[in-house]
Amino acid sequence: MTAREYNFDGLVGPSHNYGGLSFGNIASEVNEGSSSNPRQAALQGLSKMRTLHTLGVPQAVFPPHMRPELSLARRMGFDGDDAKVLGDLAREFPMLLAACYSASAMWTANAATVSPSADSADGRVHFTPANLQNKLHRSIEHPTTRRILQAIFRDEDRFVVHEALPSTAALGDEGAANHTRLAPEYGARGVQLFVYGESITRPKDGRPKLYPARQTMESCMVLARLHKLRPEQVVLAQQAPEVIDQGVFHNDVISVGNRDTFFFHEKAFAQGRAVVEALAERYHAITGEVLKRIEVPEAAVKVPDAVSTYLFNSQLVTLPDGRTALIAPTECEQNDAVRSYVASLVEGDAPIDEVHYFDLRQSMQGGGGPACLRLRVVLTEAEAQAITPGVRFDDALDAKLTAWVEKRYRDRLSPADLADPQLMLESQVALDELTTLLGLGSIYEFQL
Ligand code: SUG
Repeated sequence: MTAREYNFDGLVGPSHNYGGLSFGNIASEVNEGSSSNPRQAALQGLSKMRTLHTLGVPQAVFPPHMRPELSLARRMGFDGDDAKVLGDLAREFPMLLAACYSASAMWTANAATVSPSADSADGRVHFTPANLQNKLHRSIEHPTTRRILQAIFRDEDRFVVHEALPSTAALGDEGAANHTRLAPEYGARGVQLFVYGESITRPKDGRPKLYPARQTMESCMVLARLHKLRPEQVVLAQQAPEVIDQGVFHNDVISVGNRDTFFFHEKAFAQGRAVVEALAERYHAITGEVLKRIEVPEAAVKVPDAVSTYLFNSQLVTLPDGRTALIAPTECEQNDAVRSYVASLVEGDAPIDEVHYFDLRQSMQGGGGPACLRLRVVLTEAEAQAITPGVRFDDALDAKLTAWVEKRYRDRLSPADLADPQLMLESQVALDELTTLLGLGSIYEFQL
């Protein structure tokens, strides 16, 4: 069956800001309280979508969540009208105000784990919104994420949108950022790699000392079962605790795969090379083909450089002529070691044929690179026909979204602005218009 991979990119919302909310994510910590530019952030994201669309890679849009999510504060005893809640939060609990206003839903690699129909025993595409329970500001995302997924993937004969796993540390789930699917063709049976930071039932396997491990082995096992994957198509691997402690808070900060190619850092996994060997064996057993591996040695790119440049948070995409492109952040181009390493891959016989660098600075400052900004969904032609059409990215939608961002988004936001009730109203007006632009119906809960 022929199938293609769609990138659903998170559209940056009108109150994009830097709350310093993600302990363990170095960019988030460093940029706490800096001013942001929501308009530029959204336009940078649209520019990446436009280029991928122009390159012939299927592209779609995932809408932002409404912020602030004041129900979070109301559950903690902040009452009165919205303006009073905002004022009280700013005075008494600025961190909770920032959590209510978090921009983090833009990183749609954490929206859900997705398994294509070719791998699932019931022949449907499975989605499980990630519970993101490790961070307060992200734990509020999954109900809206689920509504959005249901609005896009409505056809229950083809798609199933599960509930998020129970929000508890034992089942910490961060979505597609810790999940890689490998297959010779998108529509063929493949192998799904699930990566976790710690196991609750096997604590002796080790865990990071400084930063949290956000995903557990147990959640990976549950996801594989929920998605009706055949056990022989599933590989579980532990990320090295040492790299989590160096700022690798998701596996897509230290590895990325596409189709028959796996690009990873030598320090990525707790069991080292044995993990990738086991993955390649399984890949061969399922597909009859050889997994192409690009192992990046520490001598070429040090882990801190991988973290600061987000080399592995690049997208690996297949172009219409079958060639592979690396979609990398400009931070990689600005780092001598990383730039020359990438050039050696493209010029040599590695299975990466070209590189495109993107300025995504507004997103990078919150710790999200090109790959964080997109949720990959493999769809057959019939499945692609069944999605809500308004989210497909084309020249007409591009023009509408660009004009909408230019009209509705501020170009500067500082932490003090979050207490301004006007910002909330502006955001509601903007998102109300967006649901019409995307033809999604009522995905938000506010009333204008
Ligand atoms: O969960 N940052 C996100 C970044 C997510 C990146 N995604 C992937 N690697 N796929 C996080 O740490 C920062 C929010 C703030 O500080 O305002 C934040 O949530």
